[in-house]
Amino acid sequence: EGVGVQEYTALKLEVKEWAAKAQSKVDGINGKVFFVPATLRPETMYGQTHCFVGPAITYGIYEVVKDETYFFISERAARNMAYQSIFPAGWGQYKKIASLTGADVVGTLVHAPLSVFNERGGGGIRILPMESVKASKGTGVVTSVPSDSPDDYATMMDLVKKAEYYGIKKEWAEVGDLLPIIETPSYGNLTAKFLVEKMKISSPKDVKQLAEAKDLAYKEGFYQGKMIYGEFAGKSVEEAKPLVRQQLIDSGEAFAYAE
Ligand code: A2H
Repeated sequence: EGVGVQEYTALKLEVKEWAAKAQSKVDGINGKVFFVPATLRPETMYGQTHCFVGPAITYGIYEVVKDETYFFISERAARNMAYQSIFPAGWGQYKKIASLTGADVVGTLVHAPLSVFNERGGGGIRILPMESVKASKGTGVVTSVPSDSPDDYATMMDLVKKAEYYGIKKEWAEVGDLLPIIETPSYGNLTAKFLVEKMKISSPKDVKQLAEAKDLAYKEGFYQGKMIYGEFAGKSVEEAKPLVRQQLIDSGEAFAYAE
């Protein structure tokens, strides 16, 4: 953050079924709509269990190709993408066709590229609320990998525990056993779960400890981690990261996004 450019992988999660609250706002859209989270950990995408939005954030649905492809992202991300040749409309041009809040889309079912949890969730994973999503970063959409991201793990546990408070179905948050993707010498093969439990982090509001856990998880995963799942099993995380990223880009399921 601050100086320098962050190179994200922007992933395309196709909408399979809209939440009831979103339905009236998306009526009349022909073509595919994708939720587009920005991630720094493409090598973990096998373990996506949910996709998070900020419930109070306003998002738009932006036209990529008329009657074919649309992106659900923040206005800020749409503006940035318009200067990265991501929308074909022309330099700096983008078109919003609908406006929704994060709360409107909670419960929507999306298909997440590479994730083993699509099968477990009846063809997709759920859009759920995360209070700590920043409108000012990435696309405002965050894909959740609770095996390797302490923030994602703590949020998921809180959603399960307080499903009623969050106005969600408990079974949307509960996914059963997590998928071990990366083995590390210090934290085992479910790094985020290990750190959250070891540091006794009990809620997504433990921001200071979560920041520390995130730092430890990221460093250990990147420098010491070895892939134990997927096509690149056996390779180091450092080697596998660009390979998974390129595979997702080549298959049309992701693209490069910088800010
Ligand atoms: B990462 P940086 Cl497995 N608000 O993806 C809050 N968090 C956001 C966000 C936003 N608007 N946009 C992206 N992010 C998250 C995977 C992951 C991530 C794992 C482990 C660590 C990790 C699955 N979630 O990030 O501030 C996204 O979560 C820890 C660095 O630009 C994205 O990558 O450095 C990361 O934060 C981008 O954070």
